[in-house]
Amino acid sequence: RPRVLSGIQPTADSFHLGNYLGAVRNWVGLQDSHEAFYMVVDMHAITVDYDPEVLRQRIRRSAAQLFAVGLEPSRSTVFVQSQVHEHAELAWILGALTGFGEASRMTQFKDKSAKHGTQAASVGLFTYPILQAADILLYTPPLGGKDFQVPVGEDQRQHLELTRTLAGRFNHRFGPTFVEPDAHILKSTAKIQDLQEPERKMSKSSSSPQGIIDILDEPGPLKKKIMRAVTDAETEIRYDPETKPGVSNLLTIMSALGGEPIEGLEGHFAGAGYGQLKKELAELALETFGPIRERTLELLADPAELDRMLAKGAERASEVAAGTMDTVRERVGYLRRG
Ligand code: AQP
Repeated sequence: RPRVLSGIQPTADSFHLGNYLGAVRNWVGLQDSHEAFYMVVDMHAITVDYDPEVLRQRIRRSAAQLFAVGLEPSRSTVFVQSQVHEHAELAWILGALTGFGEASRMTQFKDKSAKHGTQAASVGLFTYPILQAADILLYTPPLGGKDFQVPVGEDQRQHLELTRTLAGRFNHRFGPTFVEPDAHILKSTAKIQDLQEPERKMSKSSSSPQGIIDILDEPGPLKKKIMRAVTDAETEIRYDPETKPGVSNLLTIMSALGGEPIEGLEGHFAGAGYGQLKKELAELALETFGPIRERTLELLADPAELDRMLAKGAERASEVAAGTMDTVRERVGYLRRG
């Protein structure tokens, strides 16, 4: 089976709708057709200010949500990045192959460091895409044309390009080792927008609480956020992201959650007001996220069992990662411990 791999940061108490539709939901669908590796990338989460106890809780919460949306330990390897130490080791080697200028071109670093200025940003935030390349390439399938997919949202496209570049550079310099991964970006849900500022992406770090739908939101607040989503001065329910970003975002979300194509929704809502669209969307969101929320809370009620599930995932991931690193150490010229 071809391999698939992706990760999510434990930087919030809940995944948001963008994480869910743009990434995590697609992971579930790929776990049978692919040999799947999905991780909670806690090493990335420490590149910005954080509290250690909150981080530990969020790692468990993230893992619980991954299991609750439908990833199953028997079908996917679900694990925590820091429990597999090869990630840090390969990142160092890839860092030695990355140009400073090349790393400086990453737009996510520019965006994320803009708030406090690049001088205040950590070096870890700067080298984040290199660690991400290591996260992916450790799980390279054996060479020989096997398909290697990384399902992510649009914001990760540039990082995936860097990963491909580094894989190619390593192969060229040290001999064929890595399969270059393909970004698997589903166009329709690649960029879910903020409910209050629909020209910007929904984001953990920059959206206001009213702009972001968390999949673990309680029913009351969830409904309220949707009912208060920004629309426009017209009344027509029509998909036109340029002039009607708010309404178009709601249609995108509704289509993705319910499976009805956007044209079908435009027909369904012909003559109806924005209130009707929001009401039906809120119902659909409650139906979708209610069971996920319940399952997440059940899993969190038994942290020891959750930790055991993650330990099994880390064990399986470590086997693959250790195999890759044996080859890599040999190729780069390290001396084997006698
Ligand atoms: N708005 C979005 N629409 C579609 N996909 C999205 N993703 C994030 N936002 C959207 C995808 O979710 C996956 C996991 O994200 P992450 O937590 O690893 O990283 P992120 O991109 O940092 O998430 P946020 O919410 O955007 O956090 P901030 O604002 O802190 O950066 C990724 O596949 C991502 O593409």
